[in-house]
Amino acid sequence: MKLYAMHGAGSIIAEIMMEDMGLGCDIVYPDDAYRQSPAFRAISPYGRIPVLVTDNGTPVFESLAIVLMLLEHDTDHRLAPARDAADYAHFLSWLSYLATTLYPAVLRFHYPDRYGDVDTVRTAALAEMRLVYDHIEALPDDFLVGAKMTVADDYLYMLLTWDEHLAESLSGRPKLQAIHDNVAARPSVAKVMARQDD
Ligand SMILES: N[C@@H](CCC(=O)N[C@@H](CS)C(=O)NCC(=O)O)C(=O)O
Repeated sequence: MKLYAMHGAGSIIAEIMMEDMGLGCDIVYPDDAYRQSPAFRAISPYGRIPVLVTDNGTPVFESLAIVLMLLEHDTDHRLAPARDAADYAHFLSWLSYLATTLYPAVLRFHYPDRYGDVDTVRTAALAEMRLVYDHIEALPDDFLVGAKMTVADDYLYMLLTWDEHLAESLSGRPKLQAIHDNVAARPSVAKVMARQDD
């Protein structure tokens, strides 16, 4: 497999999964010019990271699609519930919610000039991020999906690391704080995060 990555970017979740499952993968870091090139646009229409190229050469773009593809390797269901498990629908819903609601809000916070007046866009984006945090806080169990960590918690952790006001966001949200800390404490996660600064 080959992963097109950027340090500190949405490729983190694929790196964590591969670390957890012991999957071999070439990680490459395309520069800006290559990300704009027709060759890269052919596998990632907006030139975005991450892109995973599977062992049979199939490119997969969008982090949500990549997570689902990589879960095919999680045959003992350590990273997510099995498809026939009672909480699989809950897992899929929350993973999708993070990918389609929280991730875009974080992007609007970081690239506000793409969307309009910088201060207005950032204020609205942070409010939307915190609304999602409140939805998570209101869940009944310790993690997003029941009492056990799943890759949905890892995905949430990745997004939390991009929150420029993280201390403030975690304050008064003990469940979110605990998810953040429990994911961060895993050696596989620490290893992946350490190489983001290379
Ligand atoms: N919906 C996409 C978002 C990917 C995305 O925006 N990636 C960022 C890095 S975190 C990127 O490539 N940014 C470069 C740009 O937008 O020009 C996904 O989940 O994969």
